Amino acid sequence: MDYKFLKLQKKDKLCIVEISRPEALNALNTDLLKEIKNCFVELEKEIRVVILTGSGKAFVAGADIAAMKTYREKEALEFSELGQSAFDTIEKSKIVSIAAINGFALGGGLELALSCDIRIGSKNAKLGLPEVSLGLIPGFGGTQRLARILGKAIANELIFSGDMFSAEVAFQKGILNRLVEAEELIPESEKLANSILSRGTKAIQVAKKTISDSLDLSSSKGMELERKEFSNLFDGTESLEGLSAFLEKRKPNF
Ligand code: CO8
Repeated sequence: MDYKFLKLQKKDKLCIVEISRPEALNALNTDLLKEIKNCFVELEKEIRVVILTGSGKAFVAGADIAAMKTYREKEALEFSELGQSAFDTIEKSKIVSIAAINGFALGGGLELALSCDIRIGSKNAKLGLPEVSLGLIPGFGGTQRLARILGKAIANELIFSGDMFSAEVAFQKGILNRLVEAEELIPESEKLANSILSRGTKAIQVAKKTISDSLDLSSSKGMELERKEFSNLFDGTESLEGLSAFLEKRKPNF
């Protein structure tokens, strides 16, 4: 499939997806959100890890402010639904997503990164949820995901202030898993991707789903789900190879 705003670079089971809308610092309009959603649906058939990054000095500088200026309630609701649905697709995908944050990740851009499984930031990246400075609130899942990832107090502070903050601060707060020099961003992301790719395919997919599905459950229900998913893996396929390889002192052939 051809995309107008996405550049894909496939390397076996890994795909680097670069968002490229240079005239607006990769800001998210309706077409770009649809492309991101379709891209993850398509890639899920063949790809196991996606590194999502931006071209130029931005990861994504937010939702398209010029487009939003024309919206009233109906259009805003449709836009929010589309963004939430695109980012839910990423979050629920079997693909492991790594956001490689190369520059500005603001508003909807940070919300996009928050829907990814792992975030690696370049030291020159700038992040923030500046929606309140536009008289808005995050509308692509930011109020939900930020509070779940960081806790309510930090989400309150970042969303109410609307301030931009450095990658260093984002790392300290736990928004970023890793903080690297700009030139190390893609190599470090690929290193992590390759490590993930060397592990059991099904195990990673089940781990992702178990962690996500249990976040809204009580601890005891989460434990129940974990027991079920853990035991389901003893179905004589991937786990048999992994356990045998260890005992035979060889690398598993997943
Ligand atoms: N939307 C549209 N165009 C943008 C955006 C954006 N979010 N960000 C930058 N651009 C455009 C600029 O207008 C400019 O265009 P032009 O060259 O035609 O004037 C071009 O990109 C380059 O930008 P700057 O000249 O401003 O570049 P600087 O390096 O000086 O500044 C900044 C970079 C700091 C990133 C600055 O561009 C900026 O502050 N951008 C806006 C950031 C922002 O507020 N983002 C949040 C938007 S709101 C949001 O994301 C809500 C999500 C949920 C929506 C739910 C809806 C229902």
